Amino acid sequence: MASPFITYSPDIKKFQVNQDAVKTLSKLTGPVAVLAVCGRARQGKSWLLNQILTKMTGKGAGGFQVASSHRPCTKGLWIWGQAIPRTLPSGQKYHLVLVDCEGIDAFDQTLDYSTQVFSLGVLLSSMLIYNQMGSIDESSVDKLSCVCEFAKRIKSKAGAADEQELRALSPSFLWLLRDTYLTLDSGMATPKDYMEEVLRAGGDSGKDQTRASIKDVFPVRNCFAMKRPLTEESELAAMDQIPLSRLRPDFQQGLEKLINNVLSNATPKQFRGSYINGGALASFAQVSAAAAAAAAAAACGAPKALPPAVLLLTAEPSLSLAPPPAGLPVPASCAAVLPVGMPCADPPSLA
Ligand SMILES: Nc1nc2c(ncn2[C@@H]2O[C@H](COP(=O)(O)OP(=O)(O)OP(=O)(O)O)[C@@H](O)[C@H]2O)c(=O)[nH]1
Ligand SMILES: [Mg+2]
Repeated sequence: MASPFITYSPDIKKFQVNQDAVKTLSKLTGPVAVLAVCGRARQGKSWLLNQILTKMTGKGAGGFQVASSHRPCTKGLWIWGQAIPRTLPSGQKYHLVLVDCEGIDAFDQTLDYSTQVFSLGVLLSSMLIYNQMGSIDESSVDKLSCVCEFAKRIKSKAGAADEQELRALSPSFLWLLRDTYLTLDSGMATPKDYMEEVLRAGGDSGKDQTRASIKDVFPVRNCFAMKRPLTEESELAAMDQIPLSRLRPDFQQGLEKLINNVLSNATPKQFRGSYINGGALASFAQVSAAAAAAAAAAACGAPKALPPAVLLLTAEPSLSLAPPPAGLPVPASCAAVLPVGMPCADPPSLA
């Protein structure tokens, strides 16, 4: 069952990790991979996660809430209660945790709020899907860059982490374009070539910086384009009621390819060469949620000091060594990371 993972408490104006989610995660004593889907509101994020869930569990009903209204549907970050057991090609067992993020830039949100939601998705995932309708535009590049600046600012405040370490913490990144018909220029074989072209420096210093921050934070990246699933406008709104077999064949093929790619690249989250377990992920979520407001504000230009909690990114050897912010106890069961030396997967290659 889907349940709240991180929710916003308007009384204290902060995101908080749901205690039931902490309990659920703390039971995962082995490596965990986290697949998060972020992006603008009302663009089929939850629907996509449900397809991934169905493919992996064989169960069609339920899943994350999908709605056709103009009102934003998913609020905060949600988690799928039963983590999915998986095995790496090396034989290493792990659990895959699915995280559905609230859509950003909704009419009822502030910029700060959107940035915090997105940033939590970036920080907590080992694979991040940035979902959007249509082709890449400057505003989606700007949004992503703003969130990336957040991650880089954490690094510079934390001081000790070097470039290599920051990269190791970054999720694999997939820019997913929905309802799009890309006509690729000659010399471009795949949507990834198109994304790299958009991210290429072009001589405008502002734009080049924006793009450099994205490339820095997401060294492993890919792009996927999916066609419109149905021709009939009226049916699009009720897609969650329509069997997959009724969607356009080229959409079905694209979806199959996308899910296979996602599943082979959503590998366990690592920190300093060790896999992170569920307890560590819960701790990390708690301190990240507490730090998000200040860090997001800093990322978007306000020169605000980060709380010490973000130093957890350089804590050695386990994430639980970081001081939890007042009032946010770290679960005692958190053995934070698995023993150093436990074999880690090679960084995924999305090429
Ligand atoms: N055009 C189009 N509509 C889609 C697609 N996938 C899902 N939808 C429809 O988009 C609407 C919103 O789907 P959701 O999955 O709830 O979207 P969301 O991005 O999770 O929305 P929020 O949680 O509010 O941010 C539903 O009516 C779906 O049927 C798609 O690929 N193309
Ligand atoms: Mg949703």
